[in-house]
Amino acid sequence: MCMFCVGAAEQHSALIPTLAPGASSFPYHRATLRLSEKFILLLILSAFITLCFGAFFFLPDNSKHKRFDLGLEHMLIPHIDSSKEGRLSGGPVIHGQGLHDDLRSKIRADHERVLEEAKEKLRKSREQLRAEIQTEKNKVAEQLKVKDGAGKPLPPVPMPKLVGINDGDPGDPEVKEKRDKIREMMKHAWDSYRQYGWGHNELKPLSKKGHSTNIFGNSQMGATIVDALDTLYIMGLHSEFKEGQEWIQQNLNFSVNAEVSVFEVNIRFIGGLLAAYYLSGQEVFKVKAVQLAEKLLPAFNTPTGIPWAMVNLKSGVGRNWGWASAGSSILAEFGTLHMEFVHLSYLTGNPAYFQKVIHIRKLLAKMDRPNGLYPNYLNPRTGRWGQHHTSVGGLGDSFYEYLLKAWLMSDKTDTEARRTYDDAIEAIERHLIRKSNGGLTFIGEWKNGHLERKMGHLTCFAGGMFALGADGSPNDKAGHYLQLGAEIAHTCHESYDRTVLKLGPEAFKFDSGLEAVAVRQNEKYYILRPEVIETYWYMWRFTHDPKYRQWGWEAAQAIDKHCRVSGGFSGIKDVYSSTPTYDDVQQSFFLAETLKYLYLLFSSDDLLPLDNWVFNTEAHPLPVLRLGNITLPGSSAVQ
Ligand code: DMJ
Repeated sequence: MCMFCVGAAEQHSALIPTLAPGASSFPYHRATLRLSEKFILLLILSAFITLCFGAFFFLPDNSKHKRFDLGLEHMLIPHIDSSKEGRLSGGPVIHGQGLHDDLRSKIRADHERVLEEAKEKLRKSREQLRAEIQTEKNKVAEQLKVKDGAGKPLPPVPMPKLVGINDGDPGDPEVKEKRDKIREMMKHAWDSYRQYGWGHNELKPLSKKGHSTNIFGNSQMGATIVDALDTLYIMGLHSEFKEGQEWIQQNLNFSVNAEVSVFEVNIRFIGGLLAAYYLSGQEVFKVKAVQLAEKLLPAFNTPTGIPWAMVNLKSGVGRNWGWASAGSSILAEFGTLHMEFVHLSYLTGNPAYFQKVIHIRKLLAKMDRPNGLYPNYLNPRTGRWGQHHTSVGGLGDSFYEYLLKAWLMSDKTDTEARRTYDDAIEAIERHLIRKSNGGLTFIGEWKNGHLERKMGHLTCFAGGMFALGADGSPNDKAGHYLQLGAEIAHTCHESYDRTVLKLGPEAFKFDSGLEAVAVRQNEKYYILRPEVIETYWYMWRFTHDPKYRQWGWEAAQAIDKHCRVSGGFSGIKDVYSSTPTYDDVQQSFFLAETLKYLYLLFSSDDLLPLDNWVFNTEAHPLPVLRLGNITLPGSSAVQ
């Protein structure tokens, strides 16, 4: 009964802050209690307690009815051992009147304590009560999480051999100075985000506040923190890394009502968390990556298994972008999940992830391809291609990249992926790659039966991809692909060099006497993208031709000169204008990719060697899985 009294008093006070101000008719719910009201209230409370006290003695003895017959005695009254009548645990056996006296004094003490607690509660302000209740709620939520198994450790798996995860000192003091400058730029980008945008997805460096776009829904998931972690780690910015880790531990929560891009969340968040896990060995990153991946899985619930472009993290409802041809999913989006999902199956022992991505590959393999090319649009309901538009830039790019990287990441055992990559690249070379009148090699876009002689900044990543895929290419064409990579790197460098600010435009033409320059106003922007620098870095690793370091340094200086503002780094609206106007966005990929590739360009090759690491499309390094005789969970089930 006394337990009931305590419960009742607590329940009343617990109600107070949850009611809207003025919504309650119960007078002591108001913060402005008058003294006389308090007094009356105390009187009522003590009368009630006295009544309970009396009832204990005058109501019939129910002890024989065995009140706690659910085996809960220990939990409810742990200090009484019911198996031995009258024995207080650890104390002497007490009989008859002795037991009654003891209980009576205990009950009296309990009542006094309750009265004190009630008085204490009435003395507290509404805010204090609200804070206390919130703390209680948090505790319960944490306990529930543990009960759900969310906090359960994942099964241990052998850690792949991790080679070259620190230092990379280039030796040469001049190169080191450049590398230090890139590190300083990273510090400025991070510190600014830390100061003005912390916890938001991105930063507005001129407005000095947080920023987000529709790819992250209306969430505040700290995209910049997750995306930047591994760059901080390899640059040796350890206290910044720790700050990021703490934020993730305490705040990164995926049960939010936000409709996010499956692709972006995969490459930036899952890729970023997995890389941070492998580099640092901190379990929290792995656990968060797996929790998030679970939230993406409902996106695959379509008639074909081709995922929706977007999914609501809370409801699991998916849909496609309104602008995509005929309700289609996008090739570069559903085709850029393989690396992360294979690692998820490896780390969890759960075949579901692997099965989802291998199903996509099998489905694509069965489809007809116009001219051997993959269109960018595929309808997830019908399994039919949408508009016949093929691109190695936006909408198509990382699909090809992930075929090659699936092979590399499997220690070159996934030969199906390699073959698919080789076939795709052969068709691309035949139909999309041309030389301009001025001798620049470019990759155009195929649109409904004709070639558009335009190349995007995004397409410039392909130089690095060709170089990376050179070794292992069919018919001993390694030299050819390395050369193709070098030509693309040269063209993309020209696109930078032919601007006023020495920064590349979003898209550039090879038409009507124009060579590697943007024509339309809305293609003249530079938003801190990495692709050109990414290609310089791969070319540097494979050739050690000093021009790549030179070109990288030119780009770094131009970024520092034109994009740096006091609140971080901003994109530029027109790279052909000498008076730059800013777009006021510090993209998370600037920290994840652009600065990382620059740093690696001025490091020695033993930092993240390419024989041991494969970079996802957001530049997050994942180790090669040398599985030997081990089969990935689910791989034998899907043939
Ligand atoms: C990055 O998020 C990734 O590189 C992606 O594959 C495409 N583009 C952006 C950066 O430009």
